[in-house]
Amino acid sequence: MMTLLVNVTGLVLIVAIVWWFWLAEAGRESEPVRATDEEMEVLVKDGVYEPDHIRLPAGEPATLYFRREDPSPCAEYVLFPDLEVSAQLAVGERTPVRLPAAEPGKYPFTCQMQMYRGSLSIE
Ligand SMILES: [Cu+2]
Repeated sequence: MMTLLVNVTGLVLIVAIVWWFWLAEAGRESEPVRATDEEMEVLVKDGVYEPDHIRLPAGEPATLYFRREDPSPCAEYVLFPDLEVSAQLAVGERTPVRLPAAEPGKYPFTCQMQMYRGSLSIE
């Protein structure tokens, strides 16, 4: 009986740890990141922009710094179609991408094949 109790306790602990580190982490990732006065860096790696959801204030130009770590051609360009902005990203470098002042709204950004996807919330 004691062994069973120990096993059940162990199992509950494992489930709790898995939940905390993976599932809770996944839930937190969808929170948008608010760009501040500090330089905002976006990592381009393994098919995702990190962060992939960025808030910016409306009516102010902004600069995002894209750090491309993915050497595949897929990651070469970042496009902000609604802002008419695009930039070529060099592998292993940090490329500044200047964005014009914009109206409040949602603005997607993608690679040229739309496999990398992110969005700006301008508010
Ligand atoms: Cu791509």
